[in-house]
Amino acid sequence: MTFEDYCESRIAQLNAYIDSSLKKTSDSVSQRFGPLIEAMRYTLDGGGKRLRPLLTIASAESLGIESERILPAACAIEFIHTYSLIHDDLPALDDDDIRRGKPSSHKHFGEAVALLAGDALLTEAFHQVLALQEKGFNPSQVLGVIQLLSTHAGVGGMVGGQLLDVTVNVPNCTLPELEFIHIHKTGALIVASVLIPTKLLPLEEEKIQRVRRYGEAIGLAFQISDDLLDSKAEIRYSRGPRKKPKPSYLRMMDPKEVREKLETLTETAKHSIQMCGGNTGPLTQIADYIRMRKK
Ligand code: GRG
Repeated sequence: MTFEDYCESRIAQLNAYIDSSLKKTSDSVSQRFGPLIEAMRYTLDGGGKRLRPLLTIASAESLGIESERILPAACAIEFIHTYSLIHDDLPALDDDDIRRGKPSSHKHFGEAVALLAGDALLTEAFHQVLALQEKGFNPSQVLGVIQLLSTHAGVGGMVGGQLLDVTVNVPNCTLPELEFIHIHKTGALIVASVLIPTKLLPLEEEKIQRVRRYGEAIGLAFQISDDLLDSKAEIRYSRGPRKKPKPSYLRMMDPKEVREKLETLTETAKHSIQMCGGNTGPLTQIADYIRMRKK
């Protein structure tokens, strides 16, 4: 199977699972809550790359867990990511009008519904993690996933990173400070995506650390490739209340150095994951995809 076929088949599995989960939620609550589910679906269906759930599925398969059994966790990570995008687009934060190629949630539904759609996605993510029990995982394994996700998405992870991103004094921001922000804001959820399966089976600590190192390297690489994708990154301004340039690698390093850093991180990630054994092909190819991505 080519890498493209692999991604297509796993994303199709995930999308079918998300669709049926939203229908199940819709059937289990009052029809009056329909507008909330519509708003959740609007951004979920908006053409995201599904990178994080793909990482969860590929990591699971490399450790011997079938893709079908990990879908609730893959869905949970996409829910958390999508909530963060909806909230990030709000006027109080980045004030972005477009997300995933269409009007952002608050532009389409208004700020109140967008805020609540994000809240609902975050909360329903934990409902999804509970559904891992229907796939044969036991409560203590499920608790491990809850602990991982809440740590990486919360104060010491993505939300904390977002706080620093919106409050940083960009002209005085140093490279270590920038990296600290990215490791938390963007990297933490990517690390969680690959680590979820390690909570669902007994594994040696050394193997877990290799998976973690892979996640940390591609997490940072993803943010660097995001900066590189925008050739005008050094003059990217937040429209939100801070109305100031966004912190970016291209403000602090020359483009050649930035590309070299991206290469090094990709090699570190590939080396770490290949040391794990098992079918690490898709994870290796995802690292290369991040290095070369065009969107
Ligand atoms: C609001 C709590 C809170 C957190 C927001 C991740 C984030 C934190 C904000 C997004 C801002 C941003 C554009 C960061 C750059 C890297 C990034 C996360 C890009 C979006 O992820 P993709 O490219 O998006 O994977 P798709 O739509 O493909 O899923």
